Amino acid sequence: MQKMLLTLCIVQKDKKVLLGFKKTGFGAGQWNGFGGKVEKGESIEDAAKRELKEESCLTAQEISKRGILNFEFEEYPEILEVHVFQTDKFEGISEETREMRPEWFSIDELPYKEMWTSDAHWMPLLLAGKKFKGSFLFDRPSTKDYSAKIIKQELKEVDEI
Ligand code: 6OG
Repeated sequence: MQKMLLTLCIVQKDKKVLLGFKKTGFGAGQWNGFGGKVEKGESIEDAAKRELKEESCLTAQEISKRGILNFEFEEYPEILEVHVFQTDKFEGISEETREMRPEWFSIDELPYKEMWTSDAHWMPLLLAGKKFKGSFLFDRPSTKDYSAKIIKQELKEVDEI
């Protein structure tokens, strides 16, 4: 099965998390971290920083790698391998971009009902400073009117990623 390499960066400051409301493309109509496809010849970490900048206008000085998640959809011939990063060292002020409308949320009040269903499983690990690996099989991708259902899942904490 073909794999697509993607990044996702969660921005934290004190007890707040910056999420973006995705306006177009895959996962539109939901809140998510910032990220996208790794380009040819680019390191995964560089891609994570580039996508963060493009989608939120923030420049990360340091990002830490926290997880790898494989997402599959029934009747969809590609695995999405998402490399999850976290940063609390960044410069700039978040701004709305073509793809995302950013907003700060309190760590205890994340809008899980309007996020990918699997976020409620791994995000608490990330917010607790843990590292993790996992895979999720969904029925079909979420849209503005449909929340993807998890059919199978595996998630574990790891010491090193
Ligand atoms: P673009 O199409 O915008 O990249 N992504 C997911 N994020 C979460 N939280 N859960 C998922 O479960 C995801 N599948 C993909 C990776 C897509 C962006 O969406 C993320 C990228 O940051 C299925 O280029």
